[in-house]
Amino acid sequence: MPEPSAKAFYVTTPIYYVNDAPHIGHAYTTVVTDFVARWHRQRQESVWFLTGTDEHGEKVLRTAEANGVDARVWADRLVETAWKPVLETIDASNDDFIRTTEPRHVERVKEFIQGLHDAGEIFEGTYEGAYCVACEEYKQPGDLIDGTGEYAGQKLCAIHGRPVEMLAEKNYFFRMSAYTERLLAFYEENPGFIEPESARNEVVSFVKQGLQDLSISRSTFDWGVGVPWDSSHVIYVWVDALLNYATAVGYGADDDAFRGIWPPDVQFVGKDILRFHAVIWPAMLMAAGLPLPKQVFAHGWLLVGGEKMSKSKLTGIAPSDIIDTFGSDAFRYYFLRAIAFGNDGSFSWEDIAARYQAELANGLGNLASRVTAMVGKYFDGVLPEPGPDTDAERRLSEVAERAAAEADAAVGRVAPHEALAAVWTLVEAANGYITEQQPWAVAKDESRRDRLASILYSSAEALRALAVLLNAAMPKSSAALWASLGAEKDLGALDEQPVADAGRWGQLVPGATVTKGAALFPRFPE
Ligand code: ME8
Repeated sequence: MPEPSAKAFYVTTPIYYVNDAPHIGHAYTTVVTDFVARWHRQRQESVWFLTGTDEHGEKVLRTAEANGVDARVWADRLVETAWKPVLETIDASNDDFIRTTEPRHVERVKEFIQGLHDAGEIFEGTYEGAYCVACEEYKQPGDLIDGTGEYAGQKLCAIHGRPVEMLAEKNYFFRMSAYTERLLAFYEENPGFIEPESARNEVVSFVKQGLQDLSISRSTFDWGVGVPWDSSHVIYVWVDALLNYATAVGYGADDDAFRGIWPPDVQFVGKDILRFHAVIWPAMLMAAGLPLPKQVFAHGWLLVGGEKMSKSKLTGIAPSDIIDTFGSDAFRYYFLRAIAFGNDGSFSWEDIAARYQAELANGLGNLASRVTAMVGKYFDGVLPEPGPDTDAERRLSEVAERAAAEADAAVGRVAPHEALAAVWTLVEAANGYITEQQPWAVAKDESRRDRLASILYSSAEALRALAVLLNAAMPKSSAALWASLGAEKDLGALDEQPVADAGRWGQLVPGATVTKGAALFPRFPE
């Protein structure tokens, strides 16, 4: 964990339900979070990146039962065979992985709830109303739609299109209604707390209607964290789950570690779970007297055929389906670049194939292979000493400097698509520079060796800046590029290269060994 003195940049994904294996919607959130975490590390900040799994509750319990196994056995199986492996598949650099069934979580959740109880924040009552097991959410009448066809006469969850269940249970409640005004004041004072703006507006108008008290326990099943003062109840799965962000970083167990990380800087969530994170979660933290997260960022849905992709609708695609063909870097690049972060986005095989071919194979990949090949051919693989710069080199270096600054600003706005678009101005400028300067023609004239050296040195400099700026999005190809430039010997490890310095021209040291490695993005046959 980071030194207690320097508060880490703390970034989280939701913790995913283990009722099923991950699809690209889940991977999307994790890739974006990973990109932001890696970028901040390259800003030389200390970073803490947390992800994990949400294992209690009725939804997971029912899935386990349907598969004829104990819920714990089921959760272990899914975590080990599906959720942890997918992090490797997509190259996630998480610092920790929390499971809500771990004692480090369960014990602290009990203490947290006991604390609220002792503080008079919890009372006993009866919940009567609708519940959607797929959302694990108590529904208000306004959240429901009328069923048709096989569901005629029933009320359906508007998100899942499946019937809700009517509950009538004695429950414990959290006095959330008492937090309506405090939350509204908090949103007002912290306009960046909920992003994007449309998400903030939605939450503010929801809270303005006045909050209801929240039922925080269930008594009809026992797959959950026991309520400390009443063993016939388990804690509502969302209250249990939200606390992972605190328990995983030492809340109640290691005060120094906790202070060094808390509060979260950015919490990424899909828009389906925004209210839990932007309403219930801050109200719980206020009740416990803990500092609130700085930002909750809601992104859109991946759509397939115009609908939210989901396993239950058979539109779920496993990350490996795509990665087996295109590789993990292209997978990451595609989702970061093709979807305006915050909006819904449609996945299509045609789209990823087209971007792969145009931007990765013909754009970046071709640039890397022709520059390294020419250093091999004309200078025996030794990076030459450049001659005097001309306007063309100055222009290229300015593009690099601007790309680095714009990409960094875009990451600050959590706009990965804009960050990559900014970096791509350099890919295009470098390809354009080579086409214009025609090193292959210059090479025919022995008296222009100096000029040839300048062109290839500058092209290699563009590749150096690209390796640094693309490392967060495409770590494997960037590492390969760094290795082919022989940069590590003089400049150190790629991960240590500050993004702020990426655009500073002239860092590669002449004499470095340049090699043409395997194609970064092999072209598919047309
Ligand atoms: O909600 N498009 O877990 P979950 C984009 N356990 N993102 C998607 C997506 C799609 N089609 N489908 C899923 C839960 N996601 C709770 C969270 S947090 C304390 C508890 C992503 O397994 C998106 O980030 O249903 C969404 O919020 C998350 O997966 C929900 O995963």
